[in-house]
Amino acid sequence: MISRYYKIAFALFALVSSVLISSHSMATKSDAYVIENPYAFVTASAQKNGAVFLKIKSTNEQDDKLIAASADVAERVELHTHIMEGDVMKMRKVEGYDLPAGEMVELKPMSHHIMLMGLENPLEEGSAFPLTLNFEHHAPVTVEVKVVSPASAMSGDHHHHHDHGAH
Ligand SMILES: [Cu+2]
Repeated sequence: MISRYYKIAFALFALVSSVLISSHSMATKSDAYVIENPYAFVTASAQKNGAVFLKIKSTNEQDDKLIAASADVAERVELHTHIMEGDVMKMRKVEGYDLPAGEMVELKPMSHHIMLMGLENPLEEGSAFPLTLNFEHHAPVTVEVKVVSPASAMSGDHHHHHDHGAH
């Protein structure tokens, strides 16, 4: 009897702590994906475009593709990437990002990003807005995008995933 209560209490504790951990790390889970740390940089009032960055971890067995995104804060949302043309870094619209089964794809500054075209209002630090991600094979996922200043995004990034090669 006692051990049964103990097991139930432990299960509840495990459940509550897993909920707390996932909300703390700002991850949104669907049956196919974990979306981590969606953020956008603040924009000045004259700035009509903004960019969203996030990490998409595939937790399913199927290769998929992020094919579109939508948000009410902008007239239009496009998927972009940066490419080098000679010495010049340019933004390009792309049809989507491949999401290989079980892998993580990171959208980050100077690389893949979700472009908000024609912002209705400037993005203000500390605010948040919903963004919906559409996939080729899996159900759409809506995440809450946090608006941050570039400085705080840099200082908040303590994980340096640079490839230093062999030491
Ligand atoms: Cu762009």
